[in-house]
Amino acid sequence: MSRTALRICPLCEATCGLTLTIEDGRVTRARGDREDVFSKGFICPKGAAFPDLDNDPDRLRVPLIRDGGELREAGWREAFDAVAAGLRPVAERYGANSVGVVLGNPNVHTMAGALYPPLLVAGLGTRSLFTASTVDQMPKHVSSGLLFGDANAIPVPDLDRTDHLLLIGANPLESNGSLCTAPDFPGRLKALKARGGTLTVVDPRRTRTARLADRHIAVRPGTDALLLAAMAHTLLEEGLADPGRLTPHLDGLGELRDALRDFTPGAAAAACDVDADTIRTLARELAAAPTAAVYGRIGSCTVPHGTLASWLVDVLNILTGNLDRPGGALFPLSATDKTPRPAGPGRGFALGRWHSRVSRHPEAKSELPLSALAEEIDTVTEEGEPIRALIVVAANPVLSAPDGNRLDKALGSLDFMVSVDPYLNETSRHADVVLPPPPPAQSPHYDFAFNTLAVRNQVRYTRPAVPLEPGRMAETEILARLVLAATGMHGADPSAVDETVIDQTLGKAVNDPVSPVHGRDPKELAGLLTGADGPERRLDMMLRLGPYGDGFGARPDGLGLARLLDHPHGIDLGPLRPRLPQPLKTRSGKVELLPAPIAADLPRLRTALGRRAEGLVLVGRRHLRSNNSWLHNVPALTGGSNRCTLHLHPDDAGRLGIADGQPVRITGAGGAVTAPAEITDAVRQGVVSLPHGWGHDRPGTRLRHAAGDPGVNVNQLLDGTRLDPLSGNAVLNGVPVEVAPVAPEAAEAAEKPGALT
Ligand SMILES: Nc1nc2c(c(=O)[nH]1)N[C@H]1C(S)=C(S)[C@@H](COP(=O)(O)OP(=O)(O)OC[C@H]3O[C@@H](n4cnc5c(=O)[nH]c(N)nc54)[C@H](O)[C@@H]3O)O[C@H]1N2
Ligand SMILES: Nc1nc2c(c(=O)[nH]1)N[C@H]1C(S)=C(S)[C@@H](COP(=O)(O)OP(=O)(O)OC[C@H]3O[C@@H](n4cnc5c(=O)[nH]c(N)nc54)[C@H](O)[C@@H]3O)O[C@H]1N2
Ligand code: SF4
Ligand SMILES: [Mo]
Repeated sequence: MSRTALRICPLCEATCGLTLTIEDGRVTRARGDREDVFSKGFICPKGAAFPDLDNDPDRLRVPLIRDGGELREAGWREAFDAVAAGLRPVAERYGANSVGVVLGNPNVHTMAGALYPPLLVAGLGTRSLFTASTVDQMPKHVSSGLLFGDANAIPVPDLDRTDHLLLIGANPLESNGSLCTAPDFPGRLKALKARGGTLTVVDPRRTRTARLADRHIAVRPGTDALLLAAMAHTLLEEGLADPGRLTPHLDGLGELRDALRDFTPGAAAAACDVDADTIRTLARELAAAPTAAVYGRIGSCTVPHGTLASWLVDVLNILTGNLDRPGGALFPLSATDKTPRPAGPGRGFALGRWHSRVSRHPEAKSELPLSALAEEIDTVTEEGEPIRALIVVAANPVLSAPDGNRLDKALGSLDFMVSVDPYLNETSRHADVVLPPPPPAQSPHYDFAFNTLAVRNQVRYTRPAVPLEPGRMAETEILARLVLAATGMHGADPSAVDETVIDQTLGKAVNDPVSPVHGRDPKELAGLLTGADGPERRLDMMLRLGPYGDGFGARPDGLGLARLLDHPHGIDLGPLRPRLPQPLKTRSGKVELLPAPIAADLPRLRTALGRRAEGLVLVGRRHLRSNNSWLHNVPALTGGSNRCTLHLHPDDAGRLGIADGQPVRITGAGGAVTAPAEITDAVRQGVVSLPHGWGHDRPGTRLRHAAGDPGVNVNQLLDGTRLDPLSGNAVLNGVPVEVAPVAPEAAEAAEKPGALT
């Protein structure tokens, strides 16, 4: 029997609505949901491959536990017994920080990942928290924290209304967008051009996005902060800075002008490889456009001056009056955001409240750099205990973080490790217990994170498209049980975790004068919650307390879970609206244009002015049919142009004597890898590009298709020491490397990654 069911796609930040065809309990087809209020039928090849991913025979079905050195299948009870027995003695004997937590990217794509990890970290009381954010967008959180007082207040370019988009280090035609949730990002860019708007792309590669642009600036990698500083300098010196209605909400405009004095276009040109006149033109165009938005992503974050570049993106939006106005960059207001408080001074954002044990990296947003995970495990100091036990949820840092070989070894030395992961891969192969979540069709979906980054306010929820197979456990329940096992409450009813959160949240809300439920009885409110299980009750609570919520009856036409379930294709909540000064939580209650940590980091940028890197530098790339390290096991998404090759410019290839397709050895500070050369002028001279997420040839994994074309781990070229100092973010782009041709026979014998230790 065949039927259809709706499911929001969890495979990238675009959050497209899918219509799944289900035959005999299996997903057999995925199409775009034309009635979806936000994605309106858009789908990409990854979404179309949802059935293959859901049905991948290599997905783990039952927990694995290590027994005599080998992983064997086990029941859920036995698995959680092993988790409690593995974690608690470590925490009790060596202290909370000896238990580390690693949270990977898919946590922002699952309901479980939004609802339980904060409880896990708080319950453990550990400061050893590492997430994908520090190989990604932590610089943006830090710049937002410093500018606006809230690390999660990230302005989003108003794609559908802007007249001018300056896109820096992002390739949404392949990535489908990031920190800017916009289903059919490509279509929205084409619409921008069709309505007479302009698109400028700054990228060392002539990407598909760059080819669509009116202007492509092939910047030298790692120098965007200089380029943006010189643009801001131009605006300030040429009298083009006009923050308009933002002016009363700004603090430090005069200081900003002084701080940027040295960053003239002439001084920045050589380092960026963009001539001074072009830099001035970019600034003037931005100022002249009726509305404009500057937007920076991976290429502007994962670089040595990532926080400064992220800050300057918003500085340019502010100086041109484009922050917080339609057509510019605005703060979304999502349905599960907290009730907006009246504007006024807040608590501000603190950085470096504690430091990592070995290299003394400052925390950011309560996280330590993922680059430092290996040393926090394998290095003994007098400062305290190393990490001896690790909880890894939806992360594959052996491939996604710098120096995978070192981390691989470090993971092998742990007293205990548990992975919540559907695959036995390069990271989870080290676990003593693997807890596999069900495939996505069997899981509910709500975008807690991406709705706060969406180009339109909207809300959608999809229940599991097919029921849990016998023997499966929902990931929400897995994580609730993990919280209990890790915090000494092993065996308690997992719904107690949700009920505790509900009691605490409602208890606070009724005492909050701003809340729509102020003064009411929390027990009565809890009794009003609907939902089939704990996670749904929590969603209902958040919606009802949120900015569009029914306030538990205070606003009868407001939102709640029941209303959302009545609208399976979602509810549109309208375009983004100006919100300042309400979102500001700085101590001054204003946008702090030149925060002290930024001012203190500017001298480092100044020293970069005169520099021109010698030799080749490496950048990454994403392929439309990829997703970081974990889609290479799906045949429909591999092959063709989705290959782990080194892109290099014809001139560089000629100089180095490299022929197309020839194996080349790439050497960086952390090691060397060998990959076939792909000669293309899509990458600028002096720059080579290798994608990340490859290197599927370690023993003890169960990724049969991926192992057939393993590729190499680009992050082995890094040694983990290159960080953006303010955010602790890894430098993944603009990394110096050496490239040399390899004779084909020698490539065969090239180093194999370390065996399982
Ligand atoms: N050189 C270089 N390195 C990079 C990047 C780069 O551009 N260049 N990009 C960085 C970025 S932006 C990111 S976000 C990181 C990503 O790096 P990670 O956070 O390590 O994420 P993934 O590589 O996507 O691996 C996700 C893991 O989650 C598992 N998984 C998939 N679905 C689920 C699920 O529903 N539940 C659970 N529990 N697990 C699931 C997968 O099997 C896999 O093990 O990589 C970073 N690394
Ligand atoms: N198909 C696909 N989609 C994905 C992912 C995926 O792996 N595959 N991953 C998802 C994740 S986790 C994320 S975070 C997003 C990322 O989304 P995007 O930020 O759009 O990611 P990329 O496609 O890596 O684009 C980064 C661009 O920056 C360029 N670049 C490198 N160094 C520099 C530099 O110094 N300056 C400038 N200006 N540009 C530079 C690169 O050439 C590249 O084109 O994509 C998400 N979507
Ligand atoms: S664009 Fe992203 S969310 Fe949309 S179908 Fe493709 S992978 Fe899924
Ligand atoms: Mo990411």
